[in-house]
Amino acid sequence: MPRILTVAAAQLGPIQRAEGREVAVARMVRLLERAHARGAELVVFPELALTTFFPRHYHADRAEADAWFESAMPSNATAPLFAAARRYGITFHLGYAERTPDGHHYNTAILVSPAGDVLLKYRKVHLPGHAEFDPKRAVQHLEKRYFEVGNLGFPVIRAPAGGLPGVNMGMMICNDRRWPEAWRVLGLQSVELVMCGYNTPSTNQSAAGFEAHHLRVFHSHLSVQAGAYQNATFAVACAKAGTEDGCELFGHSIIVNPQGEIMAQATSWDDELITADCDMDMCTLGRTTIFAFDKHRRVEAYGRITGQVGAVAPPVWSKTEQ
Ligand code: CDT
Repeated sequence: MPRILTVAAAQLGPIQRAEGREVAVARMVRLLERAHARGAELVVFPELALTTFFPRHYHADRAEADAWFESAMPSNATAPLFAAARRYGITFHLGYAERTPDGHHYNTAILVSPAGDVLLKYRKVHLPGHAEFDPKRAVQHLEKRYFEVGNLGFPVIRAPAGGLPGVNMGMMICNDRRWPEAWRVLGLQSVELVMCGYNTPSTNQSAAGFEAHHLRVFHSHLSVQAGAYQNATFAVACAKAGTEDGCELFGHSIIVNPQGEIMAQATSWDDELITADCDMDMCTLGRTTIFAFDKHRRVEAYGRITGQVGAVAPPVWSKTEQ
């Protein structure tokens, strides 16, 4: 019997700075309706799905930025989302800015069962950008100012999803997808489905050098496809897309199988649902053959992966030292 889970990426078009959470949540409820009509059992929403991608906006007074954060989940504003998931029997993944009761700030994602139980929580580990206003940048990227580094590692949970009694599910958020270490930590917990929301500008805003336009989508897909293949897992990468506060986000949400193939891809820069029927047993081939970690990994050669952060210079070859 195949273990089929019908998954969806619910890509969101732009959310402007002045728009409240209610506007985004109403759009997300419509996407859940559509997901139900198409038979989707698990729906992935993007990173920071309830508001504009606010790290592009500088608040000199850090406390002002608290307006972008959720201190309760669900809240009055997000309750309709939880109600719709219950109505349609859908498990959903939601990215949002989390303010904890003791005042910590994280870029967070949760996986919620149709009954409203939080099955898994993840807090973003790789925070790109900078902490102070950068006058050289056309658009700021202040994740390092507004968020703390996630303190939950990269957890995986086996939980019911759709008609399946157990699926091994893990999460990463946006920039994490570019780091093979994040994928491997999930792979080492036998993950079968990785969910990743993202907000990625269509151009490199750092002014540090030239990066051709078309490579932005290529690098995103390359990272997700490689991560899925090398860890024998399905992956759903779901974007916020379109022109938000004058800044273009490239969209191109995808669902990828354990062979690294794209099964479905968004083509608009708007609210768009893509779906795929994923047979979780497809993960078995990779993890019992070429990526059978227990047989082939050589941890004794990987010390640098956790032993150092930055790259060091290699020794310089010299003929006399041979
Ligand atoms: N949201 C997020 O992590 N975006 C980054 C853009 C990096 S530019 C500073 C990404 O890796 O897609």
